[in-house]
Parts: sequence; structure tokens; C-alpha cells
Amino acid sequence: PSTEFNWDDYLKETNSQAAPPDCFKQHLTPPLNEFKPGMKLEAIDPRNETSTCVATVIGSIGPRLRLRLDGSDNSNDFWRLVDSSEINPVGTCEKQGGMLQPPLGYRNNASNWRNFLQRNLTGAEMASPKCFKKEPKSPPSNLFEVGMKLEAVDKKNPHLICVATVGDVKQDDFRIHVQFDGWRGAFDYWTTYDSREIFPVGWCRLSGHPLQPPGQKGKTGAGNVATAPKSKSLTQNPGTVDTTGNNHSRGAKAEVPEPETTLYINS
Ligand code: MLZ
Repeated sequence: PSTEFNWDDYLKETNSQAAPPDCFKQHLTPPLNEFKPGMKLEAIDPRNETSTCVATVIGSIGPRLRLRLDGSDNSNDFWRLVDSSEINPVGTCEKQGGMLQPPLGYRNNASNWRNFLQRNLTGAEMASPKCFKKEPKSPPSNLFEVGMKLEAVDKKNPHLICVATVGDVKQDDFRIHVQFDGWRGAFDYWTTYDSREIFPVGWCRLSGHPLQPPGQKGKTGAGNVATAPKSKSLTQNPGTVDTTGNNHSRGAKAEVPEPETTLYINS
């Protein structure tokens, strides 16, 4: 049997339904990526959403761009879809009467910012307006239901899109709880139903983006051995919770001995 992940088989196996595409703020056909590495554009600083900065395309996966704000270091890269409303051609901000800002954490003297920007943009390739695709419409309301399957960005490893389930829905404040299949909670998060980081089943295949199959945590059988953290490292480091969320069991059997840890909670 093929080891490749297949949504049809998986939906049958788990006796579940894909969230219908109209739940999502995504185009039915993923947008074409015409950006090239090195191109410059304007982006909202994800750490300071009131400022618009110059960014460089560092790379891309399918229609997702890996961006770095000019004047920032390489540890704050972020990802945006080519049809994101948070990116624009260079010049857009000034046309609208705004001013390009240094990114949060800009290390040089801020009074040299104008010079930096000028030097930085001279000779650089600006992404042409046709690279920027129209943002899709937002669904009229939160149409998600508990148990529906989807594809979602792992915010802790934002280059990854993974198999996920709607674990909870809050009708009143527009949010859904994204739970990653086979990972026991450590990567799960709440997000709004119109997030650009959640996608209908099949989006990755259509867009040429890799899809991470479900993890093995909480599964019984041979699959455990490969991904279970070594109990050695757990006993050597009592008091740490491993990044795979091993302590966030969702009723599944523990595969490794519990570390001897007492957690005191001060209320
Ligand atoms: N290297 C990481 C990847 C986890 C990805 C989980 N995605 C839901 C780890 O094994 O911790």
C-alpha cells in the first residue's frame, strides 16, 4: 500500500468530513505565484501592525512567500500568501499618504533610516503589481462545525501546513480551535474563521504546497516507536515539557514513562 497521505482514505478511516470550501477565506483555485526571490515589496510589520515596511522575498512554497523586513535580522521571517492584503507593491504606502517605517527591532540609528532605505532600494528589483493577487472574500459568518477536517499552518513551524481538525467553535467571537491530528495539543491554537492560515482539504495538492500528514502521537501500533521522544532525555531533564507536547495527552495512552515532575501552580 502507498505510504503517501491521501485525504479520501483518511476521511474514510477517521469517519469524518472535510470543512466545505465556503467556510474559508481562500480562493477555490489557489493563486499563481509570480514572485521571485530578491524582489522587494511593502508589508505590514507582523510585530507592529501599525507600520508598513519594505520586505524582501526570501523564498516561497507554492503561493506562500517567505518574507524578511529590510533592516531586520533573519530570525523574524514570516509567511504571506501572494493574495494577502498585507503585502503591496513598493510605493503604495506613500501614494496613500503614509510613510515607510523601520521594522521593530531596527538596529541602526533610526535617524539614518531614510538613507538606509534609499541605499537598500537602489538597484533592487521591485515586485510588479501583477504579482499581487486579489484577496478572496470573507465568508459571511463562522460556518465551521466541530469535527470538520482542514489544512492549517503550524504557527510554531510556519513553513508547514498540516492535517487538522476543528476541535471547538465559538459562534459568538468568530473563533475556531485548530487541532493538529496526531500531535496531542502542543501546536493547537484559536483563530478567527476568516484566517488566511487555514485551508480547505485539497488546497495543498492544488497549490503545489507540501502537506504534513498526521503525527503518530496517541496512535497505538508500530508508528509510535519512530516518533516517541527518548525517555532518556526526559529523565535527564526532569521538569521540561518536550516540544512535541508529550504531556498534553488527549486521553491517549502514554508511550514513554512520565518524567518525575511536580508542577506548582500559583493562583
Ligand atoms: N520537528 C517538529 C515538527 C512538528 C510539527 C507538528 N505540526 C503540527 C517536532 O517534531 O516537534
